[in-house]
Amino acid sequence: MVKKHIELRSVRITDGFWKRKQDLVRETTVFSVYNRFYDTGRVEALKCDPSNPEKRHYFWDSDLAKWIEGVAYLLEKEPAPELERLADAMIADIVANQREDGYFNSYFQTVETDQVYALRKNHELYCAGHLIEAAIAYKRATGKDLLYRCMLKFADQIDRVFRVEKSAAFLTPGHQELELALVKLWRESGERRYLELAKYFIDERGSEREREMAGIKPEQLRYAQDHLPVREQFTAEGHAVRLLYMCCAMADLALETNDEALKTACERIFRNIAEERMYITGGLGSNCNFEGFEENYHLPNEIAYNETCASIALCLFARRMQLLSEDPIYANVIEREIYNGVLSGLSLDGKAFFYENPLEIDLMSPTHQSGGRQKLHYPIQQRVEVFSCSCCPPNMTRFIPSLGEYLYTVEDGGIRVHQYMDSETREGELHLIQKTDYPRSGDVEFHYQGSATAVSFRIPDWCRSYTLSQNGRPVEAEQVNGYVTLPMANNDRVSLSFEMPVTFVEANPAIRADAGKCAVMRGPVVYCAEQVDNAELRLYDFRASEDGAKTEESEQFYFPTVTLTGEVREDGRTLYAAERFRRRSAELKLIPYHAFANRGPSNMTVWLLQK
Ligand code: FUB
Ligand code: ZN
Repeated sequence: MVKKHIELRSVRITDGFWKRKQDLVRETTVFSVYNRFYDTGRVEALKCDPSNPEKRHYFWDSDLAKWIEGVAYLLEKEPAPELERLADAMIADIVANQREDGYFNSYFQTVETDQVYALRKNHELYCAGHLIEAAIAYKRATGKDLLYRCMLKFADQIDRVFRVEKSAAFLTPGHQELELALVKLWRESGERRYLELAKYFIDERGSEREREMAGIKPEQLRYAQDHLPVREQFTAEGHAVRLLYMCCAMADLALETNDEALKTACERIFRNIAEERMYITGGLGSNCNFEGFEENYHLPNEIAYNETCASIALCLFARRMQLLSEDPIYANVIEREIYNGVLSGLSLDGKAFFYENPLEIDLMSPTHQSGGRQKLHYPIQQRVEVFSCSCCPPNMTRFIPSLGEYLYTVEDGGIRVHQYMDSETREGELHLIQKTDYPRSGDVEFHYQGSATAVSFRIPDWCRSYTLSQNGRPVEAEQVNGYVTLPMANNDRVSLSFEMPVTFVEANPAIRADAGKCAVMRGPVVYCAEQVDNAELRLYDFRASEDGAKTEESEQFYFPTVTLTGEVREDGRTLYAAERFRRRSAELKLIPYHAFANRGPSNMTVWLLQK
């Protein structure tokens, strides 16, 4: 058997933290996003009525496509008639307005009708990719193939225009996404042309021909990863979401075509991100002007860009890499992302979103409204329900319901457990149960039903000590490459217990912004301090002591809050003093980072001075 993930339809998250988040998305977030898309004219725009004077945007279709895809993942799990009705109505509009030749884009069919495939930066192929993903997910979940058939026709048109006739004004998508969708479409349809088209786009990116046709200026080359042929790209450059969606397709193609050069590029780009360019939260991209990656170790906290979509995209990429490699880095990074950089994008009430996810807020700093895009840019300080560029909210509504597909891979001779979530999985004769409140608790009970095999359990990268027992008897199993493997027979039970103390983490000395500081983690959860909990302190002046950290259960945050001891300087009268200002002991309360900015505007910091 070829290594594969256990798919979403086989996995049900049954309790714990992620059950609550999935319920929140099902009951609140998906409706809230729909309502904002309705208010802003996105839903109506699908009707392609040129007499409607509402302002539109050329990638609105992608917002709705991601929303439909999210609805499909929710429908995989249980009926939701109202959501299905709303999705069906959108799909009917798309199908009704698809051009005879297969093309569909609600903006270019009504606003700039003479600009179809004229400008590479116009996101038409990006929108097409999201629509294709939505069509596949919706067909799988509901059996309805109206959108799917419509998208086959669109894909055929793209193939004809771009690969056969070469009649468009550019060669490859200006924003990658279609490439990964085409691989999905080939897997779903069995039609090899789609795989070949994905490969064609990947092979042509970075070519001289593309630069000339699309008129890309030398200083713009990195932005959309046009600076080199993709097999020669070994570092994370340019716009983060573009890069990571491209890497998804590269990983897919590496798997489908045994392309070692693509695989190597993927591995090296991933390592460059995870080991040199990623925030402790999993945040990606420190440059807001081009929404992307900068040099190694340049990770400023307050002006971090860290788009929610980029963190989601890294999970999509990492999951694909798990089929090419046994390296635990992929599951470990997914875990870092889901509890931190991804989740901070969503408010606790499920209705509001961050596009950018900074690691520090100083309420005295200007927000981006006063800074302007080309100047120093400070992210907004409170989540909002919709953005003019609202890619992140529907990415959240498709990602959280899809989490079940991140738990396991299966292959000849074994199953690998990558993520721990209270869940029940049934595939054929296989029945896997995880009972756990991870990572509120470090305990996981695993029950196996199926024929004899081996099961490998990930030992998280943050874990220094754990115990393992099988059928009630302690087991000493060697940890190999981040996993421990046990022979498994029908009805075996395994107990894992990861010690989960409050841990102080230092950043690499090359990261200027974090020098002399520490961050606090408990298990995979990164913590932060907010002013709202620490009214009497200056967060930036608190010096944390490693001793005496206390945790306290919290229903509001689900994970415990942490209280640190340390010291702060007392107020002085002089502006500067040769002697040290007096210090006093103090305590600092921390909450999970992903929950910041839920209680009104507040200063916030992840990194704290060390005592
Ligand atoms: O351009 C579409 C989306 O908007 C991208 O994926 C985001 O990064 C933002 O630029
Ligand atoms: Zn986004």
